[in-house]
Amino acid sequence: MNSEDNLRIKEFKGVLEDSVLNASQVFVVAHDNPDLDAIASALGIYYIVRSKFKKPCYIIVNDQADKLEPGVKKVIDKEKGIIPFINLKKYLELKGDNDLLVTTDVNKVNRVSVGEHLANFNDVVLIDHHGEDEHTISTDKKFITCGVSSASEIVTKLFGEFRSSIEESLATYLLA
Ligand SMILES: [Mn+2]
Repeated sequence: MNSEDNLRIKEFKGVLEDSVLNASQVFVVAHDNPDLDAIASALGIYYIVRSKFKKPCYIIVNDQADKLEPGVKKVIDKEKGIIPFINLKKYLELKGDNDLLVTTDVNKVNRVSVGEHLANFNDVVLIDHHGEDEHTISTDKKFITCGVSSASEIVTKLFGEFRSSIEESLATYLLA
């Protein structure tokens, strides 16, 4: 991450913090057909929200279990006893009127794994390493840089900013 990104992420930490504090519950989502970077970065945000803010938090994965990439399926199977991975059907049961959506490894309307439900969220924060274009979700709360190789790298930086300690299993995913 270059020095400009290092400065920007300090500011972004405050943006994310305010959004989480103002929300009743937080949903984290990546893109359809998630890869390990998508899942690891979503897990990282989940841990920050839970450990620093104690807010209810869920990770939305709407792909069918048998269609998931084997490595991704393994991580979800290992963590699902502790971490609430939910599909969109479950999301609809849980949704409230003050929900925050945090996207990781995705910033496009047509790629984010919440489909038409994007409009339900009254606050959206984007974290991504893919460039923006006309399909980028409209919000001024975002940390997007193409100067890193993964979304996990951004989330690892955020851990440092929040002074969160990274659990060993999560560290393995983030570095994968
Ligand atoms: Mn990805």
